[in-house]
Amino acid sequence: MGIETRTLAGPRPSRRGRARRGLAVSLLLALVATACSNSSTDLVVMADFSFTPAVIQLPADTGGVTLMIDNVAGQPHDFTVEGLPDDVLVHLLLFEYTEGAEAVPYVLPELPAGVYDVYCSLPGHREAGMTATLVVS
Ligand SMILES: [Cu+2]
Repeated sequence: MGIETRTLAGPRPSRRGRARRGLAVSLLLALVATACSNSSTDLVVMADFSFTPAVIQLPADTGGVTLMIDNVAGQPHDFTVEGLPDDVLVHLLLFEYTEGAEAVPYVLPELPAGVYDVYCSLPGHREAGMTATLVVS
């Protein structure tokens, strides 16, 4: 099983505007209720074309925290976090899928508290609905 993990610094992808902002507000309201449960996500499952859970919750001080990621799809997917300070993108690439493979550990960088958009940056995947929300609180 081949895994490549890298952090990219670069220009932030452009946002999609107001319609998306309205969605973000609704999502945020839903998150407030969800965040009260205070449970932390330790496993994210990637499929075609989704992340489960759709709302990933992590405690503040994420530096060194391990998030297990399982790609159960028959093709590569990645885990990109949008909206971090200093235009930093967290970008995890899972290039290969192996039948029956288990989740792989991804050690997180320090993420400031906030609500972030997560998506798969492979062509067409975000548009196909492969998105999630990351809540660091
Ligand atoms: Cu993908």
